[in-house]
Amino acid sequence: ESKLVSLTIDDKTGVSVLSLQRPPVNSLNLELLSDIHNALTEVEKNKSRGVILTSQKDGVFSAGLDIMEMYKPDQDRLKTFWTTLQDCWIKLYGCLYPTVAVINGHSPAGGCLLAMSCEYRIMQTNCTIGLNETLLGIVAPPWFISTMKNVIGHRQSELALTQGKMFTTDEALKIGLVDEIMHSKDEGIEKANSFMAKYAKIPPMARSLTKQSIRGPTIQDMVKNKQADLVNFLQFSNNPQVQQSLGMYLEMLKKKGG
Ligand code: CO8
Repeated sequence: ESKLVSLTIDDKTGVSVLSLQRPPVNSLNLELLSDIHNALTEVEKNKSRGVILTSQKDGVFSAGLDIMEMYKPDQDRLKTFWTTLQDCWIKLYGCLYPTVAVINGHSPAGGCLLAMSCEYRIMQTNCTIGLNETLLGIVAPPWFISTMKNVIGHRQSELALTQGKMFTTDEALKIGLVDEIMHSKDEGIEKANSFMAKYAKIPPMARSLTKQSIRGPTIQDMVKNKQADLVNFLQFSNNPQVQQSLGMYLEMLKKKGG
């Protein structure tokens, strides 16, 4: 039983809730990513009708990748870390069951990637979401970019990515980065269940084959380039200038927290 996520199935709705619980900010380290992957595999077996992805604690959905994994890294662990992230995305993006993100807090970078990989997004008012990589002096990998394009389109993705833009909840709703707004997690879960209920009348096989068909090319593209993507990540994160940027960013985060 994992301590970094909890997976509970609601017997009434048949929908599973997957909660991230890695305090303080659910930053995605190797262990959390691996627990998410395992939980998604578990859902395939427990026959739930779908998954709601959320954070145990309101305020932060996920702070994205754990920068400590990339800063002055151990090379073997860095490799496993990236491969686990790749596998986690492949699993979440391609899973046959419906997925909804109940974004009950801020959701930068890798947090935004997780949310965008779901089929539907409901977000807490007065929070922020986006791929802010360029702000950190790093570059979102091509499959992060494809995932975003598939949600908000080429033009909005170009603007958002080059600026490292963090959208407020209202802005995110306006451009379709999220689908609905919530005022509390309970309301979000309710809305997520309403979304799931839409599939009660849709034959699951037709649904899942359609999802596969629409998402397949994006996934195949990533899988084809998986090794090159890893090499690229290793090279990039070991670049002294990138290390310096990450170090400065961490420093800034710590100062801010105080
Ligand atoms: N990784 C590691 N530590 C983090 C991270 C993170 N992503 N985010 C926050 N922390 C730490 C902080 O340093 C702080 O540590 P301490 O307690 O020691 O001071 C602690 O977590 C709590 O953070 P805050 O005080 O900032 O908490 P708040 O509730 O005030 O704010 C936020 C929460 C809004 C999530 C804020 O922490 C934040 O903006 N974090 C940074 C998010 C971010 O920019 N993430 C980018 C990660 S990079 C990524 O996901 C994609 C990389 C793509 C690959 C690139 C190839 C090289």
